[in-house]
Amino acid sequence: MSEPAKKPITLIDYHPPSGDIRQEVLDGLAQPQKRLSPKWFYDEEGSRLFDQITRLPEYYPTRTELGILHTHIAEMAGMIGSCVAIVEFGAGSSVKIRILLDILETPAAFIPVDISGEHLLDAARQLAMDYPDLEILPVCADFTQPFDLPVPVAAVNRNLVFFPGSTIGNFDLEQARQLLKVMAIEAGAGGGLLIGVDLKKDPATLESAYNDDAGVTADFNLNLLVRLNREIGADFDLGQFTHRAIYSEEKGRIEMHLVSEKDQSVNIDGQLIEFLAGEHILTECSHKYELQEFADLAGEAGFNIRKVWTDPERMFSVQYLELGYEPKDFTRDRVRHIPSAVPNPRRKRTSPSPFPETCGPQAVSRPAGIR
Ligand code: AVJ
Repeated sequence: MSEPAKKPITLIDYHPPSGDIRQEVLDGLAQPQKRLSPKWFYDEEGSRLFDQITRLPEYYPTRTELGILHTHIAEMAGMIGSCVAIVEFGAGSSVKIRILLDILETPAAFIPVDISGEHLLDAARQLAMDYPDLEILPVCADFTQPFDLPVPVAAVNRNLVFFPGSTIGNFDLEQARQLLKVMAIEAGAGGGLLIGVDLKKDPATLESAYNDDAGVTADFNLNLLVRLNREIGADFDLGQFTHRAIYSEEKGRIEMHLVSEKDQSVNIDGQLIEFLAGEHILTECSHKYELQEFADLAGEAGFNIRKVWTDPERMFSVQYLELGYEPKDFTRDRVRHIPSAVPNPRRKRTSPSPFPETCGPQAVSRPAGIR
């Protein structure tokens, strides 16, 4: 039975610069290889279309990852242990976090981190209905840069960074390396990382996952232009651009493009952008990994693989990694700032905490924010 949350949830907001969509789009389209960031896909319609993608017969990643999670979650939970502060990077999938929350032993807190504050707070409040005893501390921040974690009320054994969905694939090698370092900083010494990583496989399977027969991925890709027409006064002719997804064996990634069907110019809020027939805009890269490739990359950030779970066909992997040592570029004297709007509950608390502190005395545990 759902009960109302015992404690109001407030957003810890670092006010990440939201990004000037008009300027970023114009900059991207001014490059020799025109490009648009996949982060613009997810307006309301884009999020709806992505949801539909995850249920397509050709799009194996979501259902395969969910299958792996369901099959092996007990073993994962055993390795992760009790009293963890779960830090979800890009808190999107409430379905996946619930699988974890349903089995973990007394999680200390759930800290979803996202660049967009509105959905974050909505999702956190929704989750609180079903997990009334869980402390939820949503953080609005740009997770590609280190940020300070709030300190849960309950004692924390370790931090667990959760990054499902193979979202890591959207980052190129250099960015993925940087992101893994940030995750190492947030996990802290002895911390863990539970991550979904899509694997290399035959190009035909990959390409059909991004070129579905029903055309949903095409609509998802083209919706980017619909959005630009609406939001920044562009006049893309939707009939004159087509979706294309190809796998580059050399780069180990799916590339999604929007191909111009003819020579044309597009007016974006007074600026003319010229397209040649056949010229394409790169809208998304989705990198696929060999298990060893990913192990090496994560190793550079200090993560050691504890276990890799895959489906029987080795399409997708869920991996549990642990930090072997304090991340190198983590400085203890970095100013640790807890926003004043959300005071450290440990110091502020005057009435008894609604959250059970079942993990023993503070002296033997490490709070999420102080490592
Ligand atoms: C959300 C980044 C994992 O790359 O597979 C799906 C996005 N794009 N179909 C992916 C996506 C087109 C997806 N990720």
